Amino acid sequence: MGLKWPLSFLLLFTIYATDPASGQIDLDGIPGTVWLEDSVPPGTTVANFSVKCTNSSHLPIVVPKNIIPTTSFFNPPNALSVDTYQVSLSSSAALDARKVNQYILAYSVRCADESTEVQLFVQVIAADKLECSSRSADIGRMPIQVPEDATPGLYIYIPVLKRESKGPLKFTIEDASLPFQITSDGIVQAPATGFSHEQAGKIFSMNIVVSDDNGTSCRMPITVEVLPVYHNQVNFTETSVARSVLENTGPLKEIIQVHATGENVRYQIVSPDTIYFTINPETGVIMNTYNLDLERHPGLAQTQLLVRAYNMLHPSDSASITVNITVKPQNLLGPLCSPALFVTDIPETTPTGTALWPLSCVDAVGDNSSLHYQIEDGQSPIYSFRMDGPVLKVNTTLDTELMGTLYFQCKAVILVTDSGSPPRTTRVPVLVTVSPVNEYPPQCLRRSFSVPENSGFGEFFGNASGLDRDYPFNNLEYNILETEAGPPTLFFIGRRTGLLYALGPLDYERKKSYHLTISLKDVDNDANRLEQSTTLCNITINVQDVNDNPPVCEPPFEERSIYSTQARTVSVTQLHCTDADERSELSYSIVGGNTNGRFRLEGDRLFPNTFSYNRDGIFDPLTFELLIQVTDSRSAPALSTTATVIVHVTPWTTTVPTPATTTTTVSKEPIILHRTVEYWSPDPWFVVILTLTGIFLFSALGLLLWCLRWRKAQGEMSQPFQQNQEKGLERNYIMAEEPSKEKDKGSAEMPSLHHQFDGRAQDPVTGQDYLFDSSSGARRWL
Ligand SMILES: *[C@@H]1O[C@H](CO)[C@@H](O)[C@H](O)[C@H]1NC(C)=O
Ligand SMILES: *[C@@H]1O[C@H](CO)[C@@H](O)[C@H](O)[C@H]1NC(C)=O
Ligand SMILES: *[C@@H]1O[C@H](CO)[C@@H](O)[C@H](O)[C@H]1NC(C)=O
Ligand SMILES: *[C@@H]1O[C@H](CO)[C@@H](O)[C@H](O)[C@H]1NC(C)=O
Ligand SMILES: *[C@@H]1O[C@H](CO)[C@@H](O)[C@H](O)[C@H]1NC(C)=O
Ligand SMILES: *[C@@H]1O[C@H](CO)[C@@H](O)[C@H](O)[C@H]1NC(C)=O
Ligand SMILES: *[C@@H]1O[C@H](CO)[C@@H](O)[C@H](O)[C@H]1NC(C)=O
Ligand SMILES: CC(=O)N[C@H]1CO[C@H](CO)[C@@H](O)[C@@H]1O
Ligand SMILES: CC(=O)N[C@H]1CO[C@H](CO)[C@@H](O)[C@@H]1O
Ligand SMILES: [Ca+2]
Ligand SMILES: [Ca+2]
Ligand SMILES: [Ca+2]
Ligand SMILES: [Ca+2]
Repeated sequence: MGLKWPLSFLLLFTIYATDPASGQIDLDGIPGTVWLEDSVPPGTTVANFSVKCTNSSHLPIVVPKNIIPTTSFFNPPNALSVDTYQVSLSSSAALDARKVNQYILAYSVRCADESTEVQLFVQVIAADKLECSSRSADIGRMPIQVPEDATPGLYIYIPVLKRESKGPLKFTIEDASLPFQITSDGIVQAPATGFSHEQAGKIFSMNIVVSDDNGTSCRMPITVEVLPVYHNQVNFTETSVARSVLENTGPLKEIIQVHATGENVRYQIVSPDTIYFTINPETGVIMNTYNLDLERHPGLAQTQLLVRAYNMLHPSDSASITVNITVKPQNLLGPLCSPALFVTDIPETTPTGTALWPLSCVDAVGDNSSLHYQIEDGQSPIYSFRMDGPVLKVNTTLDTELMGTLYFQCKAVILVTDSGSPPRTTRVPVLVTVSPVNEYPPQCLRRSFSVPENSGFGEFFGNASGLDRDYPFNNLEYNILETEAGPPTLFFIGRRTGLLYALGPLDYERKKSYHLTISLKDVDNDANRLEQSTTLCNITINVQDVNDNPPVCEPPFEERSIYSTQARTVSVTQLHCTDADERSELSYSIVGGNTNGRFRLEGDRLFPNTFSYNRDGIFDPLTFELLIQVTDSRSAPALSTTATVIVHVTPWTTTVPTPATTTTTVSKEPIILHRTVEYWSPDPWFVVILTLTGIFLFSALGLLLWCLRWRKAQGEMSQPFQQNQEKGLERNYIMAEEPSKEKDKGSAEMPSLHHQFDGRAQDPVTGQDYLFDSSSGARRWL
């Protein structure tokens, strides 16, 4: 039908235009009907026609009148020349046969005052040609928006072709790597697996390529934006947690902290509606608000909290967790032990491992066998005791000797722990006093001592102290036991020191050694004071010899007569001297009376030398009074004695002795013998005694002399000299011996020559030695 009615119009248009009545307008070349494919581009010429006025002096004017249906697709007629007009498609022309297949363009043509109307029929026919929507149509268009969580395969875009060709079409997406799929109908779909997180928020630009069999193709650009979608992030790693707490631990104690993943997480307790527990919204710490007391609120034993965590900015993003809270009863009583304190005494010899005491404890909770016993650290002394189950045992030797103290105390604490939760403990103090035991008898150390015989009264000479290994060490009491002879008198032992002292008198020459028994008794070695042990020691005390006896000559005074011709090898006499001391070595020397050296000693034998009785020369004395000193040692201390030998020499000559007067001319220097005994160094006390003795003797002598004088005064002659018959010789001797000036003194001394000098002493004032006669008091200076 569409094609039929334009034809009738065309006829009408023709008749109308060639209306002869007007005759003044000459329309030429009006096409009447024009066929246009709708694919023709804008600007395409639709029709040409020429208009002329019959009166040539007039110019035709063509004015567009209307277009049915109204459209702007057509340009007004454009005069190409004076009478030729062109109708073309406007730049906005978009013909589409599927919408409008005919346009009637009406124009009014005027020549002077004549006018006529012309119509142009434009038939639009569908072009058989593939054409995508023009690119310019997409400019400024919003991208297609698809949520990130779009269901897989969701239709995103259905392409609309501007013009389709008849044959089958093929649709492809130019960039195959894009995550979109396209159906054979050209529908763009979301990916089969849905969008990934990474694709969220991105904008994808792609071209859909449409092609037909003839190889014609066009591109449709589209842009797809994947809109990000909020994902729930808040989550707990567990679905439920449990925690046990003890009752009565006070309020606001942390019980447990829950933690959810996610951002801006806040926490809340959803159920139950409790006043006993609270949660910190920001940290998730669950605390108790009030003290949890099971006795008052038994219902608190088990609580199940439902805790919700949510994103503060997306409250629907949330997760929940179950929190089981168990409140346990407290174990408040520790084990009860009997006795609560342990005090005892043990001897130091108690062996290691000895069981001292089984502890009996009762537990408030749990059974008795689950109790744990142990010695608390810090016992003193260390390691003293240990626990073997409930039994207290000695763990180390508790030795007084090792500790170095008596009655020391061991302190420890037994810790009894039960199996409750938390474990409760009880402390049992232990106080053990270790008492000493006398374990060791005393021992003697030395058995032999020596003491010099001249030891003074109370002089120390030996250390007889013994040994006792009990503490306090060597605490001994010493005693010298009585012998058959009675209590000891010569020696003394320090009661506590064991030091030996001499009491005396001792004499090596009389008794060389003593055997004593000393007793060593230990003191305070045992808790029982009577528990003492005694050891007897036989000791020997050797008396050491000391040179304390002077030599003794028997007889101390001898008288011999010889001839002056006696051979030198024949001894005059032999001295018989002895010394009581064992190691004495007697030596002899003539210390006086050896005028002109007429005698010599060989050992203890006295030999004469050659005498001289020459009246004109040397005339030896006829009587020699030889003083012989006998010394008992060559080294100090040395003692000596003096023996006197008087030798009468009978000159064996016929010579008549010269008168004494002649001999007076013979002047000889008197020989005064001084001999100092080097070894005489008496003790001070001896000097004092000697002095006293000397004074005494002096006075005795004085008294004697006085008696003699007194007797002389009575007219009695003094006792005649023994050698009266030799008076002449004697005088001669005196003359030779002493100058005449000394006559008085000489006569005073004369009697002494005939005395037996039985002693020898030293003058305390002058230090000179002299011989004395103890019976008469007479003395002679040496
Ligand atoms: C119209 O006239 C122009 C100029 O003379 C010519 O180019 C064109 O082909 C003509 N169009 C038709 C449809 O006659
Ligand atoms: C939460 O975590 C559990 C295990 O960690 C997991 O199985 C679950 O899918 C998670 N839920 C969410 C919403 O992420
Ligand atoms: C918490 O209690 C519930 C119910 O009694 C139980 O099913 C769940 O296993 C408990 N959770 C834990 C961690 O014990
Ligand atoms: C613990 O011992 C005490 C006394 O021996 C006894 O009375 C109590 O029953 C015992 N307890 C248990 C749990 O055995
Ligand atoms: C018992 O003694 C040993 C060593 O002799 C020591 O290692 C241990 O700690 C002692 N025991 C106690 C409870 O002191
Ligand atoms: C005696 O001997 C003992 C043991 O040998 C010693 O300890 C003590 O000091 C001695 N005493 C004296 C006074 O020397
Ligand atoms: C000590 O001497 C006495 C006799 O004097 C003797 O019976 C005893 O056995 C001696 N003891 C020792 C240990 O020699
Ligand atoms: C032949 C004809 O009619 N000519 C006319 C053209 O128009 C002019 C003026 O309008 C007339 O004068 C002529 O007569
Ligand atoms: C399918 C299709 O459009 N085929 C066309 C290919 O081109 C020839 C000639 O131009 C047409 O005759 C066909 O109809
Ligand atoms: Ca002892
Ligand atoms: Ca002891
Ligand atoms: Ca002696
Ligand atoms: Ca002697």
